[in-house]
Amino acid sequence: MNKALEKIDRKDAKLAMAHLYVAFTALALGGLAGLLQVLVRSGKFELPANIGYYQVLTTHGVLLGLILTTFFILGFQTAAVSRTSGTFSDGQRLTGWIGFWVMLIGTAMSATMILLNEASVLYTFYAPLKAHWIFYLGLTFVVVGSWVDGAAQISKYISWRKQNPGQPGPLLTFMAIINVVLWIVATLGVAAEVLFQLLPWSLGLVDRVDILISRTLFWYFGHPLVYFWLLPAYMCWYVIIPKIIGGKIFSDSLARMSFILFLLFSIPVGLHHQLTEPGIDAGWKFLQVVLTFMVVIPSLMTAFSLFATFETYGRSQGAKGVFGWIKKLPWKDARFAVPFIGMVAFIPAGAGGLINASFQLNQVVHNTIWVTGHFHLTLATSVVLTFFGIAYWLVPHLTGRVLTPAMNKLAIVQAFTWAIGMTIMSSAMHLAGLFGAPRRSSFSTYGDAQQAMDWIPYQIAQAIGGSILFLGIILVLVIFINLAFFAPKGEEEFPIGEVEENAEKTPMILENWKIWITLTIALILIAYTVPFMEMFQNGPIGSKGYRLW
Ligand code: HAS
Ligand code: CU
Repeated sequence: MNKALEKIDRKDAKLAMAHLYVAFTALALGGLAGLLQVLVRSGKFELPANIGYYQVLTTHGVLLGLILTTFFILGFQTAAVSRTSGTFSDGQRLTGWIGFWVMLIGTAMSATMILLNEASVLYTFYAPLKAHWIFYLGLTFVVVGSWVDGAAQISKYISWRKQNPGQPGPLLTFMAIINVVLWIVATLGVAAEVLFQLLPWSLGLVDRVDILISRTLFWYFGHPLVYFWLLPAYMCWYVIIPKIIGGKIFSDSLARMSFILFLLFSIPVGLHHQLTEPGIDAGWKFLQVVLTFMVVIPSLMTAFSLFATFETYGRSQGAKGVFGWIKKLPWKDARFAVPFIGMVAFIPAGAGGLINASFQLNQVVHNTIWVTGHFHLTLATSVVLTFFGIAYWLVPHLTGRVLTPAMNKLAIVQAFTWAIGMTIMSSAMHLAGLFGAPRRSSFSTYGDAQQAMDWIPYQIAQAIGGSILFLGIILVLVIFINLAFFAPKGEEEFPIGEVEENAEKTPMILENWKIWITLTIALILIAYTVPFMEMFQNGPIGSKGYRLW
């Protein structure tokens, strides 16, 4: 590894850090909203001052699902590209800053509308719920800003390739670029929904909106969105964790291939969120269910490759027996232990995903709080704990400070607090969901129906778990503020793993974007052309807007 690259340029570090400040502010506010929600749903607490449950729920979903994630990911990827491909040019960095500011202005616009109670439409903003047009325009700014931000990363990758002809790009840069491309292709769907449907409709230029088309465009985006969140966690698992434990990356080519499979298969599967929706032919739903099971394969490849890295390392340290290697892992190092808890959570989380994706089983769980349990394991545990694990070395690396042993300990306590809170909350959600408890719904006894009474103990468990999680958020904020402003000055490593020495050369076909982007577009056309044509041909006249809050 080139020594000059081991430390990120100070100006690039500033750009990356700016993203992280926004991300952790979103975490603080969105986390508080989450606490209020579980308390309301326990039936024991009412919101003061006319604040609505759905207003709080929108704040929570938008800030944590859309803002925290997008800012953290683009900030981390800026740092990752700068660290592995070299310092950004002034033009590239300026592009990054423009993207950042456009996103931030958009965030402020949407957040203001939510706070004014003009946009209590949840993070999926399903029509016919109709928000103020500034809310939709703000989201458009966030998306356009993220494209500009991503373009800076792509431009850096292109200049690296020009300077190093015939060589595959650095692994971590390659992964970041796959994620940017995935994001751009995916966000075209939500951009079309907002520009052609929701904005004209909320501005009063048109009276009605076609619900089915809007939701299909949303899920064309909404599913790959979850892999946009997941892939940065996989970057850490594949590239950073091996270095932290002192081992090697199992295979560079396998890691690249799994990222390419995510690009190919994460988009043509959005209909698995619409399996119960009328107006879409079951045959097309089935095709997308099959493709959903294809996108499981790269996750199984990831699990395989992680076990291989851990076991190979453990055995090199003299571990014996089938599971002896577990003892050799650096459990006291937060940079490893925190993401590891995320990996373990991903086993039940992924299994739940397979249940959701099974056409018949989806009938049982759809629109129940089971689904909320699912994404609090995937996003709010596997992904977010990994992001925290990244922040614990990335923030001091960027601010020229160090993670002290005391903060390292606190970070491990934080992760255990999170794991305990989430186990309680998410298990309660999964179980209540199986008993039919609805999601996206405030507390109600449904006229004292017996079934609703049966849900109450689980809702109280959710409130207990959620309160423990809030404690976890306070801890992570304490650590973040320490690492950003108060920790002792020094040099914290940005760990980058290396591949086994006698490993095979990475085939250049993996870097052939023409092939992969063409295949991506082909799969999208196969999965979506006919369903969209049918929606246009047989579509109803559309719905007027509703404001139910
Ligand atoms: Fe999902 C709904 C299907 C993954 C997030 N999902 C959602 C929603 C969100 C979300 C936010 O098919 C709700 C959206 C809404 O508001 O309506 N999901 C899947 C499937 C997967 C999956 C098949 N989801 C994710 C990830 C998310 C996420 C990742 C966020 C980051 N999901 C669905 C479906 C729905 C859905 C339906 C719609 C439900 C409905 O009806 O509304 C798969 O990608 C999962 C594959 C993963 C695995 C696990 C591999 C394990 C690994 C860990 C290895 C561990 C090691 C350590 C090595 C097969 C990689 C272990 C060491 C030891 C010592 C034990
Ligand atoms: Cu999905």
